[in-house]
Amino acid sequence: MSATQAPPALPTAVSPGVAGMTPEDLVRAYRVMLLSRATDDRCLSLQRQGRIGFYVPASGQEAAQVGAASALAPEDWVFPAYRELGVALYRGVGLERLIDQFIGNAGDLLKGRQMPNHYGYRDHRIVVASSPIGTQITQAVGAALAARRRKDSLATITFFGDGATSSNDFHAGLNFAGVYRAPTIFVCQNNQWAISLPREKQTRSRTLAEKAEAYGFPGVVVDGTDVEAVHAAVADARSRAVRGEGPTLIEAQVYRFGPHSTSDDPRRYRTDAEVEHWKASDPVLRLRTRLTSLGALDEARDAALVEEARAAVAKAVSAAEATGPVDPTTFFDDVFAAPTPQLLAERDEFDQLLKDGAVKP
Ligand SMILES: Cc1ncc(C[n+]2csc(CCOP(=O)(O)OP(=O)(O)O)c2C)c(N)n1
Ligand SMILES: [Mg+2]
Repeated sequence: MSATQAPPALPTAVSPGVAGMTPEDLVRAYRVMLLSRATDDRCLSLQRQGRIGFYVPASGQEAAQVGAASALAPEDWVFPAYRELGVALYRGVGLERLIDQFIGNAGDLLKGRQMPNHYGYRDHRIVVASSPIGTQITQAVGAALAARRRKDSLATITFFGDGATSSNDFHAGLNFAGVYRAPTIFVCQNNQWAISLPREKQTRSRTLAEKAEAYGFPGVVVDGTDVEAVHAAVADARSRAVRGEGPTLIEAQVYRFGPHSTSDDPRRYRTDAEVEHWKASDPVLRLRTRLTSLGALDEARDAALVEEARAAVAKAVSAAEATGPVDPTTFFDDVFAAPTPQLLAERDEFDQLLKDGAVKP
């Protein structure tokens, strides 16, 4: 499929036997999607103002992320890439904790050592994202097999992009998962681009989902701008996984509205017309229309929810910016379980340089 064409008409009905989302579920999803969108808008401008160093936006992909997260159980483990803000927010990671990580301040659990957006929160069963494309795929399969050995009834889910389907780890992960029937849900968010490489140059396969067939398990294509369709597909995949029926590959067709990250200018490689074409399927607007037609939202309530999201982001940014920097002496922590004499000597030397004012925190 060319990136300039709309995705094919895809079923949005909930599969038989899988519970759909109630209007209350949809309102919850909508609030998280608004929060994700508002966070993107603010963080892109914070980066332009030099207040955070780097940012990876998720706009356009909110329904795929929130729809998937809404179909999981709290005990499931998530192995994300760097773009899954909607998943973190849906699983209850506090926005201030996320902004702490984007800034890399003293409130950042990772002590400012990871790139922004490469976060993880054990309390929410979200494993830290790594930058090398696809590495989370094999990790998710290994964790699923470990869970089965421990007789833990859970699934693992991993998120990756269209570009990641060309990685070694995609093949190794899906092959292992097929052979050992791992309880893993593979969610490929096909946002049509891998930085500047369009989907049609990524593979000759007609769809990404059909690659699952070669590994011996089902692959489905879903409209990733429809939160209910994604929820249904992931709920189906999860029940198969915990019943011992093995993995599923879900290709959620979406579009990345913003840049790949704050380090590229998408106007260099794609047209405004293409972006506008996909914005007609904006997942936030689609869900707004759906909620309105269900009688669960009117203009006044919608305006209040949009303002609630904006205010939550403003509050989290103010709080995170008021938090001090990471103590630089923590650089020496967590290197070895028991620090080596050399490391302790280096830390003492660094302490002295700080005290003498020879280096500034
Ligand atoms: C192994 C590896 N190769 C190349 C890169 C550089 N890189 C970072 S993101 C990216 C594109 C990934 O595209 P996709 O998988 O479609 O995910 P998206 O960013 O579109 O969500 C590339 C090539 C990398 N991080 N790791
Ligand atoms: Mg992509």
